[in-house]
Amino acid sequence: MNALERLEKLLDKEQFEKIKAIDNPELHEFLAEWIEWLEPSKVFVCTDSEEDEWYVRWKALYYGEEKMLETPNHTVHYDNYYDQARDKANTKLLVSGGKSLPFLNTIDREEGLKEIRELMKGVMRGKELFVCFFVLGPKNSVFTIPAVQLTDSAYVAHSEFILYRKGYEEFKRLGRSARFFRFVHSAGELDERKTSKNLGKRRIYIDLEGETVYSVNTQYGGNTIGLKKLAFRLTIQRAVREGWLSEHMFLMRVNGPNGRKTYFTGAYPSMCGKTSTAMIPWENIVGDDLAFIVPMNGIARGANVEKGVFGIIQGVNPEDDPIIWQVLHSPVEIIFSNVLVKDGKPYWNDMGTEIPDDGENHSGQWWRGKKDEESNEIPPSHKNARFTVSLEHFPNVDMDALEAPCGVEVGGMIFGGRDKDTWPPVREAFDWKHGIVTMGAALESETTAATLGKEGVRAFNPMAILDFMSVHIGDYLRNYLEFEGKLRKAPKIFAVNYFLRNKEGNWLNHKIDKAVWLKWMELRVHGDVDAIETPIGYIPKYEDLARLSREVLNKDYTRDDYEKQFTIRVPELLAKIERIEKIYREIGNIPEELFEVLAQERE
Ligand code: SPV
Ligand code: MN
Repeated sequence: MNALERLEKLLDKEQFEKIKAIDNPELHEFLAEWIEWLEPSKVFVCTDSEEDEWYVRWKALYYGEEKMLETPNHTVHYDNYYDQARDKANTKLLVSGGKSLPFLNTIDREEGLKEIRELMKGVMRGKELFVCFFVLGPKNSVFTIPAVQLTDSAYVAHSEFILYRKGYEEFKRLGRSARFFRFVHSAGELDERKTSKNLGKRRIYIDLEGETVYSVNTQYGGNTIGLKKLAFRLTIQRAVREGWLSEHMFLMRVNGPNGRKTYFTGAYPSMCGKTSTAMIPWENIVGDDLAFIVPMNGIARGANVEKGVFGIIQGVNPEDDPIIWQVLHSPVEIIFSNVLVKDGKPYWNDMGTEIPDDGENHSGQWWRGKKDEESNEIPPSHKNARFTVSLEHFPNVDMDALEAPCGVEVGGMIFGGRDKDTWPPVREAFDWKHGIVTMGAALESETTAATLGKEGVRAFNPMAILDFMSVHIGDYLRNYLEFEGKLRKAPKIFAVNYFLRNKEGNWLNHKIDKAVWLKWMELRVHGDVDAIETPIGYIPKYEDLARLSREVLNKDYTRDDYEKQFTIRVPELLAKIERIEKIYREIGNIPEELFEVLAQERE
């Protein structure tokens, strides 16, 4: 029997017709094989229709993976208490021929496929399988990558409808020419709270060769939403092969003088200010997490891979994040995850308003003072609790840029980490190579609650992408360094650090000061202000920041603050160069230019 005939047996007529309408035997084969293997008791195929999307939303409620909140279109979803962040230990790249990659876990491809297949055999018995089609990047553009998602989690499918552009019609249009990604996910057995139960058998296996990702016994978005960080490992591989960039970056418009629009990308590790930067109210967001950057006619053009935000909710308050606050309080479609809910209202840590003393949260029934197994007090919401919402609902979204088939010209690229004592708040690289090496490749950041494990440890995190580095980092950096050669005009490179502290451990700046530094970067892209040349790049002059601070924040900025923030911390910087050089020496296969640039900086 060919695949279509097998599918005809497996699906009811209506669902089968939807699949048959896509002329792609490879897709049919993949679906037939996995539906037979997973043994769902029911299969639903999502087209791009409103009706199918409603079906998925409704099923998330019906199966109890989401609950309605008081505000219309708001729901809450809980993951297992121990399943609320990316699981690096159980995320593995499948590699052939004994190949290994620095930093990421790998497993022999055959062995990994065997293991994951065994874990997934019949895993959907008694469950409904959703077959969903989406695309990465704007539709029908050079950025577009089609993807098919199989999941038994209506929550995962629902999240994807919020976060990605629909792809069923795109699959039909592309037919046999679609080079598509595949994602197979099962939440596995669920407990009474409808959260994944068998966390000991949680696995996220990334098959680079087959451009397929398998994920089982987990629900947390970073482990399950195929098109997000799972696809990211696949797009990095494609980008390095094909000579473009697939990055862990926001994309935003910074508004310069006289209506000038300048687009920036920014790479920051999770929980280091990426989303909040992209959402500065008087600037315009295009994307907050993933960007593709492609050379077109000598210009670096960027696009958002997604169309929604899976953002961290902790600390979102009306003063610091007015836009997000406003969106979270409007009746648009939102999934809150791992927050506290009392009387149908969601609450989260540091929201700046009063939080009830009990309710349901990421730990089940919660009351103030409740402790976990390690005797730690459980906060109202998980530190990595999130909201999922489409960008179209943001009052400051740049919709034209979001859907532009050729993307937007990238004027500047920013790298930033969580660093208490080394980098100044903002600086500009001397040139592309200097920036890529000393800002991107040398990025370090303290670990956060976005991944399982200890927080606050300084960790090497080049381009904020280390968790996803599915190719050898030497090849990745070579691609970056060569990228400049494809451009007539390279974007300017900047580095930021929002997290400087003094000896007493107090922050050296306010959260919103980043808005001033952004304006300075915008001016620098166009050569509108001078800067001070230092051994580590150009830093702002006090006068410019003081003026911008008054203009942007209506705030005085003292010379004393400036000096504290912009002191060039020589011993710390030298120690950093040494750390970075050592890491790259040990890895091997690193472009020699990297060591040359580091050596120059040390001089
Ligand atoms: C991140 O952790 O970088 C995120 C959320 O953007 S996740 O989907 O978990 O990757
Ligand atoms: Mn991210």
